Amino acid sequence: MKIYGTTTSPFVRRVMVVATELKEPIELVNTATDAGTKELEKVSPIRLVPVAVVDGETLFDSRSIHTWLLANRGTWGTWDSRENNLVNAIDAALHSILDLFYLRRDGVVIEGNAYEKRQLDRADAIFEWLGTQVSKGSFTGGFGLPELSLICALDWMEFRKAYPIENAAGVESVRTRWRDRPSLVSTRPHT
Ligand SMILES: N[C@@H](CCC(=O)N[C@@H](CS)C(=O)NCC(=O)O)C(=O)O
Repeated sequence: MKIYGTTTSPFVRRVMVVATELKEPIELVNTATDAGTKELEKVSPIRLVPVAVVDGETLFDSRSIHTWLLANRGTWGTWDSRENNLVNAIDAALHSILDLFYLRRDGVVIEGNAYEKRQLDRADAIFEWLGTQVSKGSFTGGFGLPELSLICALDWMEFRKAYPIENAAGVESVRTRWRDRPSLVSTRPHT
């Protein structure tokens, strides 16, 4: 599978981990380079990563790639409404913090403004809720998409220093539990 993406993106990492778990060989087209960006623009009008090209198909979005991998390469995890809720919440926190990261990176001053506060408050509320889900046992102890999505989000936020990770203390046990899993170790964010 050819994956267009970077070695830092939490969404790219998700599909790299699932592909690794399912023993699907990966060829990464690094979109952090100018050449890679041009390649991405040729395959996706959305211009977000990850994009996968496999068996003659082009797949936009980590969830489509995940769905394709499960349909074509074997079973990994399950996908019910409980998991969907957890992943939707994690995605919302991640998108809020990614937005702030991109604005800062592009030189937009957001410190202390209402938009920044709204995104940070959302992320705080989500991590607090996720903490209650850990306490209730909604993260069931297996390594599935909620656990993977959470770990990719936390590792990226820490790597980019984009969010005060101590605000997510209630979910830290999930990250600690899976820290040494080979598919996570080999895909840790790096430049
Ligand atoms: N819903 C998409 C989100 C992908 C996404 O936001 N990717 C970010 C990197 S983590 C990106 O490509 N950002 C580039 C941009 O915003 O121009 C997915 O699950 O694949």
